[in-house]
Amino acid sequence: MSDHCIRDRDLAAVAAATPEPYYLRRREFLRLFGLGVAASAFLPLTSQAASTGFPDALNAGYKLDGVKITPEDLVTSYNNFNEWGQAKDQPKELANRGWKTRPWSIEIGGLCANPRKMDVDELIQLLGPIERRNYRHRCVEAWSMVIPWDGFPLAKLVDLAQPKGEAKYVRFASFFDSANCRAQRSNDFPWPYTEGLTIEESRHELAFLAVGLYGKPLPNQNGAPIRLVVPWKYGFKSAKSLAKIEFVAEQPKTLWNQLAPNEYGFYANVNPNVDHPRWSQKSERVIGAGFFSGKQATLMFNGYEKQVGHLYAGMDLRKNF
Ligand SMILES: Nc1nc2c(c(=O)[nH]1)N[C@H]1C(S)=C(S)[C@@H](COP(=O)(O)O)O[C@H]1N2
Ligand SMILES: [Mo]
Repeated sequence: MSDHCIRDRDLAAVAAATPEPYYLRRREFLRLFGLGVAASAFLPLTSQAASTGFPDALNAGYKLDGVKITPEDLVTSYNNFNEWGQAKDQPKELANRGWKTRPWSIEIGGLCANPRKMDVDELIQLLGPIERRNYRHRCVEAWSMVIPWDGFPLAKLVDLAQPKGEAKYVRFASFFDSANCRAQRSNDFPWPYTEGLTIEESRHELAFLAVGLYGKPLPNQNGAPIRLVVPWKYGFKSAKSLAKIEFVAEQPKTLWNQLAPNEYGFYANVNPNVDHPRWSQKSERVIGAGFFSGKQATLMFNGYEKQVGHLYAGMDLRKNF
């Protein structure tokens, strides 16, 4: 594509207008992933206000017209990342005190024909180009955001791995590094953070691996260098800072389900009709909407019912919560 030089010019403009760390992170992104060529079905981000210099493109199917995108400073400062503290403002602080998320090795294994362990940036090069998707994010704690992720469909990784017929589930494990992560020296949680999807869910076009947000590499607190994003499920399914992705025959144990099986099920599909034992799931607080704005109604499958409803046809969603 010929907007190569446009991008270079944009980059100079960004350099002039952007605080140094952000500029450097954008440049790093260009260096790492600049090879991706946007398909014509995508809108080049050079036409987008927040896009300058970033080599990805908005997937027009995931624009979320009429929905307000959560400001970047809130997406990167109001976080759940229990490895780095339990309060929402702690991960931004604690995950950035020398924790190194590059270089980063990621392992793909289990019941698949093409297992491999490789550097995350090689994997990203292999699975790119990077696309932008605006996704609703609904935490089980009844708050929500809308986040512009940069990444690629999880299905691309599944295809690369070539799962065997016996593989019915995919298990996702976050990093385990008790030398550098203080919380992981405690047994309060069954570390590493683990999550799982059925193989059908993992192949669904909405299931996403994010490597950036707002056109920059993921900040540590959001799950650098690569994290899962499953927008029709409660946020806890979207495991951060992935170290291992494994194809397995049995439904994998997950961290929250082990801690509180009556509160956090394996499926964890967003569902306003099935309350959490300790609070209602009918509505949600929109982060950044302002103190005086009311709650907003929570949508079935977080608004993605048309796309994913068929995966759960005939299933008792009260039992399989
Ligand atoms: N490894 C790990 N992944 C995690 C969590 C966590 O504590 N550890 N929290 C989950 C929860 S509850 C939510 S809501 C989202 C938050 O993602 P964000 O901070 O990028 O918005 O990450 C999920 N992934
Ligand atoms: Mo969450």
